[in-house]
Amino acid sequence: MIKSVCGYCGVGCGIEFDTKKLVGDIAYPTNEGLVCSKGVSELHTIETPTRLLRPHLRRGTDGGFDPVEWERAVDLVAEKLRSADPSRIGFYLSGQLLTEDYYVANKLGKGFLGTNNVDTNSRMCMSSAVVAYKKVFGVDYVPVRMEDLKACDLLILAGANTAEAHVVFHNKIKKEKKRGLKVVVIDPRRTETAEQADLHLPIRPGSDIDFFTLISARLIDDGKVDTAFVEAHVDGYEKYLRGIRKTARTKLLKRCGITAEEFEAFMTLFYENENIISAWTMGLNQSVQGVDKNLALINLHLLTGKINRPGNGPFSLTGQPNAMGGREVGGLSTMLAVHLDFDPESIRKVSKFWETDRIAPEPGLTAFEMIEAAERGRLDVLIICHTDPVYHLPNRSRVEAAMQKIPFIVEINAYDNSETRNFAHLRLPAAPWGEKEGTQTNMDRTVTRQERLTRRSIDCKPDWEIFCLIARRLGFGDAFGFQNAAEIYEEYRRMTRLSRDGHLDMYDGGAEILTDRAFIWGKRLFHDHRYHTPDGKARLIFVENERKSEATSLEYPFILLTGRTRDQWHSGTKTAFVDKLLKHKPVSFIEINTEDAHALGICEGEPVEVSTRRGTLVLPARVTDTIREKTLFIPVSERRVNYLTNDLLDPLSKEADYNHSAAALRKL
Ligand SMILES: Nc1nc2c(c(=O)[nH]1)N[C@H]1C(S)=C(S)[C@@H](COP(=O)(O)OP(=O)(O)OC[C@H]3O[C@@H](n4cnc5c(=O)[nH]c(N)nc54)[C@H](O)[C@@H]3O)O[C@H]1N2
Ligand SMILES: Nc1nc2c(c(=O)[nH]1)N[C@H]1C(S)=C(S)[C@@H](COP(=O)(O)OP(=O)(O)OC[C@H]3O[C@@H](n4cnc5c(=O)[nH]c(N)nc54)[C@H](O)[C@@H]3O)O[C@H]1N2
Ligand code: SF4
Ligand SMILES: [Mo]
Repeated sequence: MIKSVCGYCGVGCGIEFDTKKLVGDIAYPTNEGLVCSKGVSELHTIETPTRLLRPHLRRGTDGGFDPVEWERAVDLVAEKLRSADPSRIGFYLSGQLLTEDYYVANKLGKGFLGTNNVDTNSRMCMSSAVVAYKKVFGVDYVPVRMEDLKACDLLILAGANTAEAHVVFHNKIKKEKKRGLKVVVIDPRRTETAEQADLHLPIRPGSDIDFFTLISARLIDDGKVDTAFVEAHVDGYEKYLRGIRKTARTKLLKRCGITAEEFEAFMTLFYENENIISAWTMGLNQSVQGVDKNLALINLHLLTGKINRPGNGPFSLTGQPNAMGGREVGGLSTMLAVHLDFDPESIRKVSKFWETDRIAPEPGLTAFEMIEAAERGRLDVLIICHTDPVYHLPNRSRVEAAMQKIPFIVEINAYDNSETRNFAHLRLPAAPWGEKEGTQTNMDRTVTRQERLTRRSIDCKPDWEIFCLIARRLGFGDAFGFQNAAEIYEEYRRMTRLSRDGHLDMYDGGAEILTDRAFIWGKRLFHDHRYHTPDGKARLIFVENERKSEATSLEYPFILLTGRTRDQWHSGTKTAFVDKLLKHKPVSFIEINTEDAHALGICEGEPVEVSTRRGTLVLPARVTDTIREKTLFIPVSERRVNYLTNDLLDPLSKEADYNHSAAALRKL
């Protein structure tokens, strides 16, 4: 019996494999035997007709590809990297890579090629939460664990559809509900999660800051602030009060689009329940004010002292299986490595550890900044690994035009049918989940080993090995001589000692991970409410809704939201051909409110045309009263969705405002 961990979402369920099928691992701490339909069917994703099985080089004339030997492929990448200026090289990585893959790619890019343009799709996923945590606590640290649900009385889910996106976590919520846990869902759609909640607040998209600030104002008005906690552990209260005093309560409520009764129902739950966790995902992060949305919610915990106590705290739910590991390693272009920034002292420490003198002093380009650089002809080589930017970045027509200007794009993928495929010059075949091993950190800081379950396809290589081959060909063999994933993990583990005050304490957790047990990092952090700021206090920061999202108009009167369905995984390279997974919901549709559909004469199942200022799609209508009026929803399993979305970014996190595009709808 081989024990491993699921490679889909951030819950990171432990699984067991007995040569025929996958089952949940009862002894594993995060899922206690539970798994979802994606998890149990992951075995089917290894043997599909759509695997990329050999390196392929573009022919140049007709856009087709020819198979090419690994030797030649690696030579070519090395040659292109050698001749490019470091500032014109980019790496685009993924929260689905294993920690070892991430570590090696980051070390090669930042440490040896001298480019900090090493970013990841997590930029478009949880970078708003990273920035907010760092602002408030001085460190990127999620101070809640899944087991905290057991001590929690009220769970606030804001912009998170756990029933579809974090299924096993959702099952745990359901279990705790039987014990008495109350759940509030804040979401413009009445999702499956909202259906099962005690209270659903269908706020207007983008009004979260107004809603959370309204709660803060009410806490202050009612004298419910935990002043002893604030005095001892929070900085910025006076300034925050000044901000709140200026705020008109009725205006906030009006902007949220909910009734005073609905708000009162929320406040009753808030006051009646002692232990409170708030959890959020893309409904907050993917916003032009994603960081501020995070701050507004975290503020509630600081004002009430409901933090760092069992069953309390602000819980950012990471989406991808190893998005957390990527943060830890330093896979964002705004971080160097092991949570260190680009200050001279950190650069010195990391240079010494890696034995290099090539680290550039400034943060690198973020995902969309690389697109902007490409537009201006300032990106010569882009290495894309385990992600599909042409599919997932916003404003796709713009992204496609920019990609066409990049002279050399390498796509490392385990599957043959990404949307980026047609923009790549060289495609390299990676060994997918099941054919490789390594570690990943789930959304509550549990580090676990993923195991190989089957033999590796002959020409496919684990991602880390591909980066090592390139590094060795460039002459960096001494630093990239790793023979297996365990050797890389050992080096990374040693490196975590460099993290500030050694807070990233993987160096303590070797034995656990190398056997079949999980290791939870950071258990000692924030002890006695000492945060990682210079004075040890958390920062309370007043924020306001600046309403910078794309405005609706007579021509584009709807707001378009996008998101997940339970059984599809993003672009669907792994899920869209597994029959069992296609039954739950179709891959492509558009949700329209019943009243709106009626006004336009649109019937269920009919094709409708949806347009934004950037593009047009025709999709089958799904007429429903589970979505607010004047709001639309398209699942991300519809691969063309980003022809519609806009590329407004949060100024701090550079995460996109995916959920707020002004749209028009037409019956065909
Ligand atoms: N089945 C499945 N599971 C997945 C994934 C997958 O592809 N498939 N992907 C994983 C990844 S990478 C991620 S990041 C997570 C995402 O996990 P979630 O964020 O939970 O998933 P989404 O469907 O994007 O849900 C976002 C919710 O926010 C709501 N929303 C939109 N705008 C607003 C707003 O302004 N305010 C509020 N309060 N809510 C709003 C939407 O209606 C939607 O229900 O899922 C992970 N899990
Ligand atoms: N409109 C809209 N756009 C969004 C979002 C949204 O909510 N709305 N969400 C954003 C978010 S949160 C995310 S996380 C992104 C997700 O966007 P992507 O990361 O682009 O989505 P995936 O389809 O998961 O892409 C993973 C790729 O890795 C490949 N792959 C699978 N296994 C392996 C392997 O072992 N090695 C390698 N090298 N490749 C492998 C797959 O075939 C696939 O092409 O989308 C973002 N874009
Ligand atoms: S909940 Fe997530 S980690 Fe668990 S089995 Fe389902 S997809 Fe895998
Ligand atoms: Mo994500």
